[in-house]
Amino acid sequence: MNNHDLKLYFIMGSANVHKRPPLEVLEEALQSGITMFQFREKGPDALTGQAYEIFAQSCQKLCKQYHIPFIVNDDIELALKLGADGIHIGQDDFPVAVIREKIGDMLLGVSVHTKDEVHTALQYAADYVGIGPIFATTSKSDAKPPSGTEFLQQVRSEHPDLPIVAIGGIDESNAQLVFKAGAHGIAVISAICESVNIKDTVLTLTSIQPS
Ligand code: TZP
Ligand code: MG
Repeated sequence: MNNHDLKLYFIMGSANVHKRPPLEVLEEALQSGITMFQFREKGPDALTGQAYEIFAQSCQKLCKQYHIPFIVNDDIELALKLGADGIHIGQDDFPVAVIREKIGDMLLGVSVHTKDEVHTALQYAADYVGIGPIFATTSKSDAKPPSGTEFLQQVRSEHPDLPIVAIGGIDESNAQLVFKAGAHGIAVISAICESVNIKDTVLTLTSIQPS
């Protein structure tokens, strides 16, 4: 992974897409230039069992076709079974140490909200950290209150080389602020899933420069 892979990190599960088949949305996002993808199948209507695995495999296949890293949210067993490029975990999941032990060299992303969490993530060689929600979001039911860019700026100044992706309520109107605060990239659900023109959205989001 390099820092550019974080530039526009698209996250999606079937519950995030309402008007079109999710795989169609993913393929359009890939064609338009997303740089990383996270499979995040959550919520009361989430697929389970075989349908869940088949959907994950289909997403992975598309990502391979476009040479984009395929990251699995939370589910280590699935990530290992499919040979995903990486796994992303939050603080409510297994301790980072246990995950690193299980996944070996696979990419590891960790959501962090405090300096201690950043240190633990670094201790177990997280490949990147996710910081957010920066702005209000409706895509995560148990999201913490929006943090703004202050914590992101602090982490950037204390860890100049740490790959950071910012998340939560990021869209074309505020992405610039987030890059300015020191993020290498932005992770988005609704900005792409609810876009009326995915191509335009992706082009706009990928062309934003820090200043
Ligand atoms: N973690 C923190 S905020 C969030 C996740 C998964 C949801 C981001 O979705 P959106 O629609 O881009 O605000
Ligand atoms: Mg999680």
